[in-house]
Amino acid sequence: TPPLRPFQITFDAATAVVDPAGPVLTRRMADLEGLFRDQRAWQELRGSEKVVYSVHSSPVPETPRELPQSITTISPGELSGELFMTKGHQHPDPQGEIYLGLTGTGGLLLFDGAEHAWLDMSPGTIGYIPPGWAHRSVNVSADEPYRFLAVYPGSAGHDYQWVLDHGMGARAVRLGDAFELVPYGG
Ligand code: S6P
Ligand code: ZN
Repeated sequence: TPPLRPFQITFDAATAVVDPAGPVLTRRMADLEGLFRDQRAWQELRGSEKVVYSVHSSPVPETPRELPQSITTISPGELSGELFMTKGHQHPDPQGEIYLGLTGTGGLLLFDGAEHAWLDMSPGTIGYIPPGWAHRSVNVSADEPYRFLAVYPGSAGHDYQWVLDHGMGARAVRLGDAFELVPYGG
């Protein structure tokens, strides 16, 4: 593929539309096997058409030296109290990544295999993901989508099995009008 020329990308924070557009990914319950604490409840809803989150990417490719970007929108919702979230992943080639909160309120859960961290995210917040920290995003609002922009190194890769094997250190669970972090196994 020829090297990219400089170009401009516009996005609409209110709709997640990226122009020019790249791939769009849609994640439903069926795509989130083994991730929620309540596996029985997950089984019952695995056929649901409801979109848990979507990812709109720009056309910048995931290749070395490039900096791809994507906008993730997580629907409000929960499964047996556990807040709607992304699958979460590790970058096999440990490199940093930044998130910028666009709309709604959410959180960035990070786990390095021993310790977890939580960053509150809202419009204007930059969440920094250091190399070597697995990351998952959570919508903490009960009625509004949470949306953020991600910018990441094109050679970082995505390892989803790591989260299935190691967990994320904690889970975000609804507690009245707020939420709490509970131990991953609990
Ligand atoms: C990519 C970046 C995000 C996520 C997206 C969906 O490195 O962290 O664009 O891919 O938020 O999450 P996940 O865990 O399903 O890839
Ligand atoms: Zn990432």
